[in-house]
Amino acid sequence: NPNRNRNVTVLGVPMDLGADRRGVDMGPSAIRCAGLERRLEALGYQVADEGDLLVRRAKPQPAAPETNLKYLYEIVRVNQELCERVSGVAASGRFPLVIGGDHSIAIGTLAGVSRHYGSLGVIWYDTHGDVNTAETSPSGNIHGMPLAVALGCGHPLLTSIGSGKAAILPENVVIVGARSIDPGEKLFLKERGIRVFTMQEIDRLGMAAVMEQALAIAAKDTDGVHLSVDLDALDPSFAPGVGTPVAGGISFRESRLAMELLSEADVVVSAEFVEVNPTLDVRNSTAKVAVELISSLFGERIY
Ligand code: HAR
Ligand code: MN
Ligand code: MN
Ligand code: MN
Repeated sequence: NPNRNRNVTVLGVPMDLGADRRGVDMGPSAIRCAGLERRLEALGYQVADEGDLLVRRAKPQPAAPETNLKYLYEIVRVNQELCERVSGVAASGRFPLVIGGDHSIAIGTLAGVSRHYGSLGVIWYDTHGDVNTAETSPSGNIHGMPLAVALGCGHPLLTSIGSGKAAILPENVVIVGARSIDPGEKLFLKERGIRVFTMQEIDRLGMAAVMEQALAIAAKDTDGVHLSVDLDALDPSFAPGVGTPVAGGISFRESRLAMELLSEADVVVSAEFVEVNPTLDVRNSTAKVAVELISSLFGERIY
């Protein structure tokens, strides 16, 4: 597509505080090592890698006094900065590609991108719902909360990042690949009528039909779609290097097809790839999968 945005800015966010587990901070490095820039350049993109944001290595810190949210203050600080950086990239007409890091960084990404779109659709490619709040979270880990925050729900320090109003609306959000949703998350998603494509639906309908329906929702009456890929959506046999693997996941082939269909639809205006944990990985295979999927999203074709 000649109209496609050919300028990509890469931002790394070596965040692991939201997962409360070390290793996922090395994700940006692993994804770069797997050849991200070279692959995008081979596809004809002009790539500006702006390096990593600073994440302070908080020493084990109890939850913020009045909440159970772990590492709240540093996560807020990093996401405020990420919001401004992503917003600057979008303002300059470039495609923001954020590499993590744990999924808590979606808070900053979505706050920053949504400033530039009257209405933004979201495809949340994940095993998990990530719509917990302090009240429902079983862990206190903020990487289980970013989608709720983007919808305007959660600790005020998190929801006030960016404009202070919700980055997205429930009717423009779809989750693809779900197979681990906490009880409180089920209520949250049902109350808001958020469309969740579970593994069962991927099995029954096939990935092509699921993505067609997902796109119909996320792109309907929106000005662009943000793609948030948590590598744990893939089956652990294809993506072992993640902190919270859950069996019964999406295959590599299905994931590549999903990315190709998104590429053809040509509606994605920003993306993030998160939760790669090199300390749990096998020969950097999960980072390599991330780079394959990014290449497909950006238009690589086999033939
Ligand atoms: N739902 C669980 C929690 O909130 C686990 C979710 C975290 N894992 C992720 N997020 N990688 O997608 O603690
Ligand atoms: Mn280069
Ligand atoms: Mn996630
Ligand atoms: Mn997940």
